[in-house]
Amino acid sequence: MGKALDGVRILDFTHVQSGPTCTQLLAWFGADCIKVERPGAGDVTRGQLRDVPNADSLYFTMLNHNKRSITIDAKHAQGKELLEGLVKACDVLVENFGPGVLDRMGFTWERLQQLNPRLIYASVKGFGPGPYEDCKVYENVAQCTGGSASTTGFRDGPPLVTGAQIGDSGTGLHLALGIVTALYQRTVTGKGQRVQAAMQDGVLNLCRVKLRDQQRLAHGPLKEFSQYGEGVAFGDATPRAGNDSGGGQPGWILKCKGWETDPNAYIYFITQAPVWAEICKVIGKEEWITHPDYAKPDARLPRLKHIFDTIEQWTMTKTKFEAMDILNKDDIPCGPILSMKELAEEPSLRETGTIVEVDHPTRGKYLTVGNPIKLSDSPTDVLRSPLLGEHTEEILRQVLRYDDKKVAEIKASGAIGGGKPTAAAE
Ligand code: CAO
Repeated sequence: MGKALDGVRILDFTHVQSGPTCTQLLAWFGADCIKVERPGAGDVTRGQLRDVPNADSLYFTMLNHNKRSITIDAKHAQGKELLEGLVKACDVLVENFGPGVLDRMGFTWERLQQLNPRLIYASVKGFGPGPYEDCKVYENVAQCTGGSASTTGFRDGPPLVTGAQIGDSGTGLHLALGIVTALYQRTVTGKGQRVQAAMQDGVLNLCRVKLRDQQRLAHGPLKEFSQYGEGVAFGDATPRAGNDSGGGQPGWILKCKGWETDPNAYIYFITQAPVWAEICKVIGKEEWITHPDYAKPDARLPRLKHIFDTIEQWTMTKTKFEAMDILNKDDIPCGPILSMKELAEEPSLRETGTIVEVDHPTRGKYLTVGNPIKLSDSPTDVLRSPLLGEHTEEILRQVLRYDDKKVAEIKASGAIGGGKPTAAAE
């Protein structure tokens, strides 16, 4: 079966996480993704957080499947010439260098348009235009500057970053959507365009409910926050919500059987209004079904802590999976806290390709996430990440149509660092 992006060629000038997330997705959808790396070193993540000596790290492999790797010294005159050839041969250039890096290499947007007017030029930066546009940014900086950290954690604790990589992978996702949208518009206009996704903007987009709450504060306390029921006054900014659901149906994380020794023996429990009677029956509080303090959602809001403490007395008598089974029979929304170990071992996620096992020539078998977006007519086959420079010669010959003489000339120039697959440098 063909792939949705068959025929689309990407010049992948990305590194670390945000950009590679984007190009890996496009590669999973069938784009030919040519990753340009610095000779002898490559993407810095090849050597970061290594678990197997002299093998590409999981950090790198899990973000660079289905790509080809070419090594080019972008600061070398002949390296620039190669890059110009690739710009002409590609549909999309994706990069997430620090601000101004690509311009310093000589590839301004104006120059790129001269080289290839159909090129889509897509970038991730930490910030959009404004006071911080020249700043370098990593994941947690984006979480802090995009509104996530100030609204995550407990009221009496410091701001908290989350394990979900909303700054890097989140912005990579935003950028991928921008790219396919620009490709679609190009089918009508015949022209490329710039696509920019700032990590601060991406995080804020994902935190929009917190901006909603910021504005609701002007009209009174946020009654669905447990601090309301606890009589704690609100300040002038959206507070940290602990495990409050943040939506119209209150929820909280509750202990389950074994919580004393298992850090993940918990369940997320939502007191959804339509199933309130079922909740009361399950926990043995049938009197709450009609009691004026509990019968209606508004009456429950000031009592959320007491309600969840009471439900927890029941959840603590069940394992998280037993509780899930019982509650689901009554359509009560809930979810066990699943550890990475449990997810890695979950057979249904293997069956759907959400988690896949990949074999790699230098590191052996490992687990990775597959494509979370499933297309019925464009299945994803997860292929191992390339070794550094593994496809350098192949790309010179196949994409740039260089003959033996030209390849030898380029090799001798030092612009591609020898062109032989190498283990990544530390
Ligand atoms: N050949 C020659 N030089 C190369 C090269 C190649 N193939 N590839 C990269 N380089 C050079 C660049 O030219 C640049 O050199 P100059 O600074 O002299 O122009 C340098 O390597 C890379 O610069 P950088 O600023 O991108 O890299 P860094 O490690 O200093 O910073 C990061 C990393 C992520 C903070 C920065 O790239 C950034 O802010 N990116 C945008 C935001 C982003 O995506 N952040 C998320 C990263 S994932 O957590």
